[in-house]
Parts: sequence; C-alpha cells; structure tokens
Amino acid sequence: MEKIVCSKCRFENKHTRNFCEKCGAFLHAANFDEKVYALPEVKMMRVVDNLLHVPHEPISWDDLTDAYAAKVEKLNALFKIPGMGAENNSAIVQKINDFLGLCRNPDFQIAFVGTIKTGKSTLINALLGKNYASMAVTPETAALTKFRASPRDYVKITFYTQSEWDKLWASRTSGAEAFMREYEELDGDKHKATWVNHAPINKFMANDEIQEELKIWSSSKRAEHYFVKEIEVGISTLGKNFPPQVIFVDTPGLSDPVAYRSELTKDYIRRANAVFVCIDAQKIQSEEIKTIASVFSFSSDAKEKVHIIATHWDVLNDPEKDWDEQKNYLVKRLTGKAFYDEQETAAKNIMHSAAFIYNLCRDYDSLDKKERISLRKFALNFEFELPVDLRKMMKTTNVDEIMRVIRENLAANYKKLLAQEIQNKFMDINYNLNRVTKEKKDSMTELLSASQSTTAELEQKIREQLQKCDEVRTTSDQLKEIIKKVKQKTNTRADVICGKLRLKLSQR
Ligand SMILES: Nc1nc2c(ncn2[C@@H]2O[C@H](COP(=O)(O)OP(=O)(O)OP(=O)(O)O)[C@@H](O)[C@H]2O)c(=O)[nH]1
Ligand SMILES: [Mg+2]
Repeated sequence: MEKIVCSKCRFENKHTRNFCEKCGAFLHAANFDEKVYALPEVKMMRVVDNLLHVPHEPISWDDLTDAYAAKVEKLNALFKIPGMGAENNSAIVQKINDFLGLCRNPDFQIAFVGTIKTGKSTLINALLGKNYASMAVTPETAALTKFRASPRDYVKITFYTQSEWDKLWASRTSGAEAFMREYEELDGDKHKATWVNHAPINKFMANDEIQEELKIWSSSKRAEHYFVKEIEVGISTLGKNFPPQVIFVDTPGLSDPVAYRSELTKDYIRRANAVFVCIDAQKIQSEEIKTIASVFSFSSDAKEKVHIIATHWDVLNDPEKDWDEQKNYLVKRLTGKAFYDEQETAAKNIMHSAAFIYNLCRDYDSLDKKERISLRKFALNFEFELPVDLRKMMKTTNVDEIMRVIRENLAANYKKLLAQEIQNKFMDINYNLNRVTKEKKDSMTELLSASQSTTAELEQKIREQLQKCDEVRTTSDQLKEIIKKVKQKTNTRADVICGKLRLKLSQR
C-alpha cells in the first residue's frame, strides 16, 4: 500500500493518515497554502486523527478496567496534543499515568508502620514464612523494603538522586543529632559519591541469600542504607496460599528525625491499600494513640483500610485476660471522629500478634539455646508441651488469623475494591480534564476569532466541533461515535477546501 512520507520527520505513514504518526505534523500540507492549513479546522482534524489512532494496551484481568484504560488512553492522547493543556498541568498528567499504572499492575500494597522496634519486621517475616527482614534489637529497618511473590528470587535496590538527597539533607530536624553522629561514625560522606545517583541494582539470587543481601542495603549499621531509597524483594517460595498480588511494605518508622524520610513513609500510607499499624501491646499509651491518629489522618478517605496490630502479646503478664481488657479499651478509644466510624469495624480491625513466638515454633528444629529457652518459657506459661504442641502454640500467636484476614478479607475483596478505586480515579481524571478544557475552550475560541477565515459558516462548524470535542471529554461512552462524526465532517470540509484550491490553481 502507498505510504505518505512526513516532510518534517521522514516517518513513513499509512496512506489513510492525515497527520504523522510519529511527530503529529500535517501530512497534506503540500496541497494547502500555509494560511489554510493553519486553520483551526485543520487542527481539529489533527485532534480527531490522533484520537482514532491511539494504540491500546489490552488489560486481561478485568474487562471493565480494560474499557476504562482504553478511554483514558484516548483522553491522554487528546490532552497531550500541543496546546490542549498537558504542558501546564503536570498534576493531571501524573494522575493519568498513575491511573494507567494501576490498571496495568494491580498490586495490593500493605504498609507496615509504627514507631521503632514495634515488631514490624518480625510480623512480616512470620507472614512470609521465613526470616528475610532484619530484626536486631537496635533500630534496624532503615530503608523502605517491599516484599512480593515472584517466579525468581531477586533483590532490587533503588538509590536517591542528587536532588532527592539534597532535599533529604535539608530536611533534618532538630532531633537529628543521633542521625548525624551515626552518619559521621559510618563515614557517610565518603560513601555518598558512590551511591547518590547510582543506577538501580537488580540482583537475581538464591532464596537463602536474600537475608544477607538485605542486611547490606537496609541495616542501619552500614553506610549504604543512607542512600537507598527503596528495596524490592521478589520471593519464589511463598506458596500457593499467598495471594500473588499482595505486596508487604516494611517501613522505617514514622518518627524519623529526617523529615524527608518520614514523608516517604507517609506517602506510602496514603497510597497503600491497607495499613497495618504495629504497636507494642506492653506499652499502649498516649504516644501510641497519637501514632495511630496520624495514620488515620493520612487515610481519611478509607479509614477501614487501617488495621491495628498489638505485637508482643506473649509478653503480657496474663496474655489472654490482659489482651481482652486492652482490646475493649482500644475498641472504645479508637472509635470516633479521628478514628474508626463504628465499634464493629474497630473490633474487626484490631488484632493481637506474637509473631516472635510463631517464628520460633516454625524454626523449632534449628533454634539455638537462647531461642529454645524463650520458647520453653512461653510453653510453660500456657502449659503447652514441646514439641507436640507446636501447632497449637502457633495458633495462639494469631499470625495465621492475620494471614487469613489478608487472604480472605483483603485480597479476595481486592478486585471489588480495585474496581471501585479505578472508577473513582477515572471520575477524578474526567472532572479535572473537564475543568482544564473549559479554560481551553476560551482560548480556542479566541484562536477562532483571530483566524484568517471569517465566513460565518466555517466558524459555526468549528464551534460545533469544539463543542463535540468537549463532549468527547465528558461523555466518553460516546467517544468513538462522536469522533467518527467529527472526522466525517472535517474530511468533507477539507475536501471542499482542497477542491477550491485546486480550482484556483487550474484557473491560473
Ligand atoms: N516477645 C516478642 N518479641 C517480639 C515480638 N515482635 C517483635 N519482637 C522483638 O522485638 C524486637 C524488634 O522487632 P523488629 O521486628 O525488628 O521491630 P521493627 O518494628 O521492625 O524495628 P525497626 O525496624 O528497628 O523499627 C526484636 O528483638 C523482636 O524479636 C513479639 O510478638 N513478641
Ligand atoms: Mg524493622
């Protein structure tokens, strides 16, 4: 089939196209004099042509999402046409990209947050079935770490860019003295040149090597962690009971003296599909309530996504009785304006955990002497026999119940929740595009009146088309139909213009 070569970028276009697929230039410029092809009507043809040729990346997991994504791809193409508004509205461009990202990679992110040493990493390790994340007694998780199921085991490390590092450095608060002392002790500045702006490192490895690799990048004992923005861990051994879309995010804590880093954690809380706030069951005081309140304040759009996990349950004096009382107190304290809307949700979302004991039971055959003693103490307290009662002991730690909630309540509802989220985000994009294009319409109208063509008929047609273009943005259901009509009209009009020009030329 005959091709049309673009005079601007030399790209070979299909003969049916009016505008270059690559650079968007008008392909029939040779047939028009400059004044004519600068007409708004020809610009409209370009809009229409672009919309008709937007490629669609099919989404297989849900038909409705596939339809929404196809619409947003078209709106995106429309918005990005020079002069349509994208250049001055980066926030909307970001929303559109996030939306398409969500449709294509529907991850369910669970952020584990809390103050330092509340047992976040221990709980994550219990849920993952192996000790991947480091759990030393001194503050340990210093870099945000994501865990996900993957066909191959890998660790991917992303580093701060120079400008991110500059912002981080400038955001040290007055409480950052200890941070500065440690930074100097670990000779941070010497390592800075190597790691700031470093390209991401993606390492495939054996499952048994993950734990050691993580220590290098996330442990507060090594200088490298200062420059790590995020770590992602792919795990091949999670088993078929682990929902493949679920991602655990281990966070370095909310009370970071470097504001930029706690902002990153807050950002994750806002974006996460569920948040597990870990608090130490032994110390439920006003500080802990404050932490929980701040998590609710970042999750105001979906309070039920917040879950409270009271860790160290096994260390309570009388775990079962004490926890009963504590839970009653928490349910009442955490229902109300800044917290859960109803006591029922609070009762459902507040859970206890003794993940430390769970992990000891799981690894019973390879425990060292000290660990065996810890486990024996717990067994004694509950009158369990070792090793026959290992399964029963694991049950009391509540870890299996937390995993059940993740699997049956969160992951299973995920598709439903996601569909709702996708719909909300789609409406939001539509609303924002509408707002921007309303402003645009005024400038388009100005463009019209300043245009060379003054015939009333032509202006009327263009107005109609602009109005149709608005409809395209608002009622995307009829998108295709309208585009077809506009294209027919513009083509006919272009033919008339071309015809007139040719006639003029032949009369010379
Ligand atoms: N007895 C008991 N100890 C626990 C429990 N959960 C955590 N621990 C202990 O508490 C300490 C801190 O646990 P981590 O899991 O490292 O806590 P974290 O919140 O990840 O700590 P950072 O990453 O440093 O903020 C470790 O010594 C754990 O063994 C629990 O349920 N019971
Ligand atoms: Mg940790």
